[in-house]
Amino acid sequence: MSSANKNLSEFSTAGLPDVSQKRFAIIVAEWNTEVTEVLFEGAYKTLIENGVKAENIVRANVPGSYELSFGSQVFAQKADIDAVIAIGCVIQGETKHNDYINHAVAQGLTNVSLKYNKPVIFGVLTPNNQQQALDRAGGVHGNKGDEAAITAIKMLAF
Ligand code: RBF
Repeated sequence: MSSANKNLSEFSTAGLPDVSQKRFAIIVAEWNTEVTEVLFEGAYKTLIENGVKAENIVRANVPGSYELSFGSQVFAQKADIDAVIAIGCVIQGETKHNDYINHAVAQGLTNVSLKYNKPVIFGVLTPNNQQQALDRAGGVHGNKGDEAAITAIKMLAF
């Protein structure tokens, strides 16, 4: 595979806007916490490194990725939240549950973003197995949580 050893989290941080007064909500799914906690840490650290104040980051957990849409909506509708980052990991199983959850969350987060006119970032891994997830949560492919944070910051300048 062409992406076998590639850090997929390479991105440009040039020209990022001033986010020192911006407030972020990070919603974290509690399934596959060995993955989602690493994604959260990456997102949190990246926000801080790029000028976000710790007191301007709120975190809330939801039971599973399916609940990320509702959880994101609760925060997106708040006047003092500028962007939401939704973090989850849905690993493919023997049944098609992952397809249903992934599609529902992707659509749900899109709906919330458009309804509240705020960035709502899809920080959900959709791997075929746990190793693929770990590769993207601080492994050989970097940390998709970092990427989600940079995406949120960039979209605030849009
Ligand atoms: N939630 C996740 O975040 N990741 C998963 O890999 C995941 N797998 C699930 C597999 C099955 C068969 C079911 C029924 C649920 C799964 N969930 C998973 C939980 C789901 O996102 C949601 O919390 C529950 O379906 C309750 O609405």
